Amino acid sequence: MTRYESAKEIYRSFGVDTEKALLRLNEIPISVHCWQGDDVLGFDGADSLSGGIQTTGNYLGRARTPEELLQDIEKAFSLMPGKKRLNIHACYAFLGTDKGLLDRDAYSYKHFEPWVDFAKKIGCDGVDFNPTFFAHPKMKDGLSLSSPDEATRAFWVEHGKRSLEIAAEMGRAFGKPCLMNIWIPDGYKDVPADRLGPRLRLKKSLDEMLENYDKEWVIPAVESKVFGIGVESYTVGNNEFYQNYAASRGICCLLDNGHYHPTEVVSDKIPSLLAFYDTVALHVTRPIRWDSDHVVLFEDELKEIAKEIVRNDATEKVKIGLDYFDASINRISAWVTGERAMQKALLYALLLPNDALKALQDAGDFTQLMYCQERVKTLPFGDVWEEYLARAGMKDDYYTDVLDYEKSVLERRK
Ligand code: RNT
Ligand code: ZN
Repeated sequence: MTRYESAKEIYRSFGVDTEKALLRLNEIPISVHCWQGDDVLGFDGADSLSGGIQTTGNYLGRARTPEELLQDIEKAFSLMPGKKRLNIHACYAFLGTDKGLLDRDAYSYKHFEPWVDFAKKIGCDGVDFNPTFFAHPKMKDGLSLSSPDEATRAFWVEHGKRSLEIAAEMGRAFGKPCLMNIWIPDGYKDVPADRLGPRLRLKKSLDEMLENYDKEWVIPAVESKVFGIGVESYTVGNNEFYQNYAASRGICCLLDNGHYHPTEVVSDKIPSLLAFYDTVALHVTRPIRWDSDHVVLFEDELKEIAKEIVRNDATEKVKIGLDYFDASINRISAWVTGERAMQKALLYALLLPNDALKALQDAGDFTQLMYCQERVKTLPFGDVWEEYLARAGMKDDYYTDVLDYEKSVLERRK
């Protein structure tokens, strides 16, 4: 009997069908961010990151050109099991001869067509999109959509509108809607004199942006954040603002689990939103103290997030996206480690006797519930995970591949 066969028997005795879990896992798309490969710099001119986010570290081999980034994504994706989408930021436009001539308020689909072609080539399930409201000279006093300067605000509204058009084309190209996530870094380092004004301007800007977009192919989402580096006292787009905005406008909330107070958890927010929304989007990351963007690992809160997706039958409603950036280790390894951690958490959740556990809760049998929840933690999950990888033509060891690639490709980037 193989280890998988033995694990299958053990899970069966708990009423869990491992075959079903493996099939379901294969069907859950994960949107993988393009920005882990080049420390979130993009192709449209930024030479440093700003807007309250930072990458730290100087590991060798950062992708410096579009060609290098594509090459790295292809490598990383070849080591990631499961169904993947590619998540692209507007600052990754292929501008060609338009470089220096066109600004973000004039980007169009043609600047992103190479991404769509590439995503198709590497077998993606679709692409997602993000306007880039940061790391750009048109940010005024750190503000974009909430700026009191009318020209600045108008520039960013236009960028948002262009982005919605691009996203619609992307959705159409795959025949699957494109999630377009709006995150802005706008905020203040110190105590503001006006907290409402910026929020009213943001509301107005979003309304202008969203006046007329393609509802068939774009799912607009808004991502809140409690603070950023340099904007510690106040962020315009906080949780309450965006949840009310999304609810009143019929769009979607995106929860980044690095964007809340340290004892607040996104796993508990997901079911609250599922009670009201058809779609909930996620940026899965790992917050550490002030940083919201460490590489995702197979940890408790990630497992809780996955449980909420799986046991609420929300694998289609919840759009899972990854959002982390680490420049202190091999970037391909960072990418793969995070994606595999997400997959592991989903598999872990799929392998729980969820209905039986719910029944214990409803029966008020909290003693047995605690006993069972502890017991299932030591089931042979690893053997099922290895089977999943084997069926995807992969091994648990991706380090050897990463190291070969580092030696043959990354080390030459000097
Ligand atoms: C920043 C937000 C945002 C970005 C990306 C690059 O704190 O999480 O989602 O990380 O858009
Ligand atoms: Zn995010």
